[in-house]
Amino acid sequence: MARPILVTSALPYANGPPHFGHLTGAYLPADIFVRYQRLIGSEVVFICGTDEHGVGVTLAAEQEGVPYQEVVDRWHKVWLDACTRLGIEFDNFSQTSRRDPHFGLSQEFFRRLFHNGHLEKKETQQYYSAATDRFLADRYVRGTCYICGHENARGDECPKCGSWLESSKLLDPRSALDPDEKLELRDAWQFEIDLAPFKDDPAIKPWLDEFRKGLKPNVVTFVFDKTIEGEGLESRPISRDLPWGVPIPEQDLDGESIGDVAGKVLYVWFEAPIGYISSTIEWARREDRDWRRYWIRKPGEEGARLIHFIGKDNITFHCILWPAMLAWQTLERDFEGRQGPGPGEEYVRPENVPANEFLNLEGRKFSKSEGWYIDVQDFLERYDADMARYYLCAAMPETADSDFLWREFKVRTDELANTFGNFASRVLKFAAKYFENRVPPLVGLEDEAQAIAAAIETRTQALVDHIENYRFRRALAEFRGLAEDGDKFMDRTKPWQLRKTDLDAAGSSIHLALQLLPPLSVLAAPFVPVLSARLRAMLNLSERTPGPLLPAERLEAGHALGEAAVLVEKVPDEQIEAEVAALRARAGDAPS
Ligand code: B3M
Ligand code: ZN
Repeated sequence: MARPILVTSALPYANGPPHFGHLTGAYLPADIFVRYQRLIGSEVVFICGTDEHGVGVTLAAEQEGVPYQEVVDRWHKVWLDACTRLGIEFDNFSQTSRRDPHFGLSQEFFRRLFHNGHLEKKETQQYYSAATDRFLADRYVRGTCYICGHENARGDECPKCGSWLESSKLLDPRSALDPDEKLELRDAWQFEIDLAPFKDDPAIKPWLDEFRKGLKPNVVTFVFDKTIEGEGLESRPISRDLPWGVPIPEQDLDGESIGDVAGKVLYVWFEAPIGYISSTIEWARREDRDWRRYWIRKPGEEGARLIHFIGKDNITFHCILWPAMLAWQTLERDFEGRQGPGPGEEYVRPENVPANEFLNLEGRKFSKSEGWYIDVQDFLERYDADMARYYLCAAMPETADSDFLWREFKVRTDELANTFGNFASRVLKFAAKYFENRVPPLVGLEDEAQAIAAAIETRTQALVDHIENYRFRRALAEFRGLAEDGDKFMDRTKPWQLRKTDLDAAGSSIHLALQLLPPLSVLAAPFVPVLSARLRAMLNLSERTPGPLLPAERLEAGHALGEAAVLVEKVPDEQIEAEVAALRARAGDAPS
């Protein structure tokens, strides 16, 4: 029995709109993977939602002068709309500001860790702003990264080297509210989780050793070389003094007070990954399903496959802090109001965290503030979602940063039109014109028939292997390759010439060429789902029943085809030039 699969995309901060850099990092690859799993009949659930606490949100709301909830509700909707329009189909897209079940579950995570001795109160020093009479947490402090020297590091993470930072250690610290304000370091205290035991803990090490084997090289380097074996693991604060977030629970598992925790909330990076579980619970309640089937197992059982798609600046939290939080939830006894694993149960751990690097725009980082971005909704007013999906997959920063280049968008969408689009329409038009829009009989051509069957099998098996190993660019090339195989077949058998002397032979060629179209519609489905459905309609094929991709569907002789039409419209050159000019104009750049 195949194991259930839970797939997540990083919960985006609800403090601004998505851009293609976000979507290509953690959302499109996850959707391609999930669509593939649905195709083959896997039991897969796709979970996401907005990350609505933390300083990224409070800063945005305060600078706008509106309530926190208003900001997060607005951007939650924008994100969901954009993902939906790009064909990214979550099973649930929640909000971490929704109290039930998220607050109680997050506090339960804290209470279990506290009970198991993984948390302790630690005196620390924190930057204090006299002007606003508050401690400045995380992104309220900017400064120079003490790991890599990047001069515009955020208080809790460095956008350049991806390190998880402590704001009190930043070099040249300044307030994000008023860079001229002189900050003072004051004594404070926070709850901390000690991660030092992580790598040798017997409850973690077997999983960590296995986990490492499946990780992409860029993730292994970051988690092991740079962090675990490099900088090392230490105790980290997981509470903050902020007015917005999940309050630190006042009582431990036994209902005993844990002291004065007024004004303290869970650090957003401690709380947000719990949102994956909360969103699953929300989905399960709505669909009358069992969320525990995807998150809880008995020791020794494999349990569900848990796969987190993220961008590279989230690696530490997903590969170290979050697995530690999950592993250290186990309890020897039950307690009142428990939601998570009971005695003799545990949370599953991530099977893989396929982190992508960054997608830049025309050689520069996406930047809303500098006007250097592509508004996703605006883009989708002019271009089909499938054209964006095709190009973004082809340009996906799977192992190194890559670029969205408008001229490359033109090249790639032309490629889609010239291979997939052109092959399908030339075969279907020929069948419509000379064979009464039906599949002609196959007479002879045994060798060619074997070549066609081999092409379908080889391309399909290669695509499956690439997708299962998160190599989406190479998987896309196999989809495109099958269409190219079809074009080569047509150019080799030349049915337009055969027709003049031997109509049966021409019909046999078209019969075989048509056999490529059902598998082509299937291989297209994870990448360009709308075009896949359009092709199936042209083939007069009903929706495919989920199941193994091989053996491929066949079109029997005599099968009536649907109405052929152009599948992919090309983008005019002048339109691309206009896009580049508009981008530069908005950013105040001189036109190149
Ligand atoms: N919101 C960071 C980001 O948007 C953070 C991800 C949380 S996943 C639990 O990149
Ligand atoms: Zn850095």
